[in-house]
Amino acid sequence: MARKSRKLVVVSNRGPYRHEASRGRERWVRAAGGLVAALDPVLQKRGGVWVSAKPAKDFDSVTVPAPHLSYDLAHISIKRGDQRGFYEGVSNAVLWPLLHGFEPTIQVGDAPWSSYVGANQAFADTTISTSGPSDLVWVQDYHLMLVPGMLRAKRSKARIGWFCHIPWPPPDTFGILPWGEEILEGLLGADVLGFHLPEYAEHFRQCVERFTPHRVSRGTIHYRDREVNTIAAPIGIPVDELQALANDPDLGREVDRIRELMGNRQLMLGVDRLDYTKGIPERLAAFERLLRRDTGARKRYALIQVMVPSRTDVKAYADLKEEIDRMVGDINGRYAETGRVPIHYLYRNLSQRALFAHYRAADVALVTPLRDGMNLVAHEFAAARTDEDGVLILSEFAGAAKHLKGAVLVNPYDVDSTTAAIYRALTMKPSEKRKRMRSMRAEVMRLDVHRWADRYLGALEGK
Ligand code: GDG
Repeated sequence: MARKSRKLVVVSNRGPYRHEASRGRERWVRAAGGLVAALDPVLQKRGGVWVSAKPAKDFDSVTVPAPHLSYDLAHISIKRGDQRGFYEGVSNAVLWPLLHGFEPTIQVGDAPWSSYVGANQAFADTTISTSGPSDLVWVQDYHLMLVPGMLRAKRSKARIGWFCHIPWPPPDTFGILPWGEEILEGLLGADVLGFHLPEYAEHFRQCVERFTPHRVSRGTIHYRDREVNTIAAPIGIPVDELQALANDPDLGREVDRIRELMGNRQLMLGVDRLDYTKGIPERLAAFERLLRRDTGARKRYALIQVMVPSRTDVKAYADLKEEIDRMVGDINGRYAETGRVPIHYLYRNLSQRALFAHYRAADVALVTPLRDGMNLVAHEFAAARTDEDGVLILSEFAGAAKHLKGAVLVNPYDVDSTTAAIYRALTMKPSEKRKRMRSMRAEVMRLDVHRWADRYLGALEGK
């Protein structure tokens, strides 16, 4: 007889949905980032509970029809005095740039570490009160790195996991952090620590060896009387759901409309949260170079850049927004003609349907982050292309580059070679495009998010 699986408790800073009701009107909003895109389908399928902070009224979300939720939502409250310090001061101003290796952007100076500790404690307390000792607790990402240790202090026998959605840097970079050892000790409260790539897991183990007294052998850390396993589990997308969307005949009409509106030029597409890790200015520079070098280019090519507002209260993000606005204005001012603008810049969220219509309308997708844990936009582009057309230009510094071998790989810092790659993609033979797209689609299907979750949870349950 099959063993009944244990209840799954997912813990993350942001929850999947926010419900708003005012003057008799209801609105459901779904968070736009990669973590929610990955975990919502997993919980929908398996059931359980999702513990998260009270959803803030931020921009980084999309209005959706009322979801049929097959799992519970539980919200924690962080002390008002801790919220800003935890989210902006430490998580986004220190840990995000640190783990991505953006050393000069790290604002360690007066970072309010005690707020991070306080907020993590609030998550741990609510998780304890909403779960039982035999549940599987799966903590997510860099906001909550002390939670596994805090849970372990109360539940010595529990099965606790943590997954890192972003890269993990080598010890020299991690060593910048004044609270590095505390963070490593916090994470070692877990039984299984998951990373997208073997190299991120390897960096983590090197940090444990350098900054803690615990012994590491192969993938295992010997932590007092327990063993902590580190595994590489590359994330994916909900393939069936997104294939159904891509195959919807109505989508075709929307695709034709986009192409027509763009004057039937060859289309390039960028889709990113506004973030300095995503390499948006470098990409715009490469597109500008294409327009500058080839006088006919402005008649033939156009770029649609969708940029989802994100972390607008952090200075580095506000500065980047200004830089991108200025670049788009400069390029359009220089190369536009009446009725024909080279860059269509959408600073907002699209519905998932509209997003997929854009993926289908594009000749080339530009996914050129300077550093990215995985990057699900790359997976989604391939999933959308049931027509086996379209070329993916992909940064070699995205985790996805280790898997999607059919992409044209670029070093996004090297603007000239990115321009050359764009040109190559725009002029690629249909047979080569098809061959590359087929290989990427096969890999995207293989990396299905449910398989990712099964593999991770299997390791956590000790199967
Ligand atoms: C982190 C890591 C890792 C974007 N614009 C719209 C929209 N999106 C959706 C995409 C995609 C998601 O947001 C973005 O996911 P990414 O993976 O590309 O990037 P991050 O948000 O930085 O995610 C990343 C991920 O976690 C998972 O582990 O892959 O490396 O940084 O699903 O579709 N969705 C809608 N409208 C938009 O305008 N509906």
